[in-house]
Amino acid sequence: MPSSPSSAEQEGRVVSGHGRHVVVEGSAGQRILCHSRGKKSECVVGDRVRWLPSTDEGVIEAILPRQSLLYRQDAWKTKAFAANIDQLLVVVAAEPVFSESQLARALIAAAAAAIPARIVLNKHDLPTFAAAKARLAPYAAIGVDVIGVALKKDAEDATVRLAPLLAGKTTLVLGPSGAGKSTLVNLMVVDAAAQVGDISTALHTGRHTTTATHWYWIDRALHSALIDSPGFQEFGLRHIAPNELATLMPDLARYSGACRFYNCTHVHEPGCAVLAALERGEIAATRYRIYREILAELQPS
Ligand SMILES: Nc1nc2c(ncn2[C@@H]2O[C@H](COP(=O)(O)OP(=O)(O)OP(=O)(O)O)[C@@H](O)[C@H]2O)c(=O)[nH]1
Ligand SMILES: [Mg+2]
Ligand SMILES: [Zn+2]
Repeated sequence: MPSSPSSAEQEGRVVSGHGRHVVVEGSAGQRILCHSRGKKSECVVGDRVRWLPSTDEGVIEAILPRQSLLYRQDAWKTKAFAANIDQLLVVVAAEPVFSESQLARALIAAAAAAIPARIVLNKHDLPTFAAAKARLAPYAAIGVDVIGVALKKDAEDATVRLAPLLAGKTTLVLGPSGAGKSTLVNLMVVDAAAQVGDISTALHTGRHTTTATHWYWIDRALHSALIDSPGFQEFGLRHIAPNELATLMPDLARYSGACRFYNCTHVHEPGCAVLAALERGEIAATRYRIYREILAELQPS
């Protein structure tokens, strides 16, 4: 018997979960557990969807076109972080010591997805903060905003500095485990625990590690949102073409146009402007090492 399911279809936004089982926030603010029909319709947090009520749950009928998608591509799997985000905050801390390679990869993925990114350096109160800040000097030099805070120890200062950056935007918070992502979300989202409710156990700020990505509204007007995510350890960039990599690293991109060969890999070619800049100390050795490390992963062996 033909039916017209579209008449009952509603629009909503995926606020937690991924793959085939997600929580959708409907236009009235209600939260419904939804399932998608097939592999084709795998949605991620931030996705706008059309869903159809069925008893007390829902079925995802369609994912609306994405304005942005941040993801990583490891050797065997694609991992989408979130869709429709306006900006990325990479949170790292004085402790635990962060991997500069993972940080650089997150920024490269953001650049590839045309998503503006900033770095939050947390735990200003610890004596190791200065050393961590020094490691971020090459990033400040290429124009990345580095915001030093103590999300827990000086919450007021952090709030004052972060609030204007988050207003009116959807911001994904990404970074290694223990850096303070959930602390940041809890600070900026007054009723974070209530928003998670019993539908998800995403937030365990302070004591436990986050295991799921979750969308939070910062303001009652629903203009500003924060997405908390589990800490990452791996960040494959296999979706990036080898010859595109340097263009996504602003300090290398500044010189790569001046290389003698248009298809210069900046590894061994004569007349390479990137290698010359490295030699003159105008490109940080750590950044060039990271370029080589990622390039090696992208080139067929
Ligand atoms: N010293 C110090 N510790 C802090 C500060 N902010 C957060 N922490 C601590 O850092 C630890 C980790 O914080 P979380 O917010 O849970 O870290 P996370 O990035 O969400 O970690 P995952 O969920 O595992 O990815 C907690 O013990 C916090 O109390 C700070 O400003 N100073
Ligand atoms: Mg967390
Ligand atoms: Zn070159």
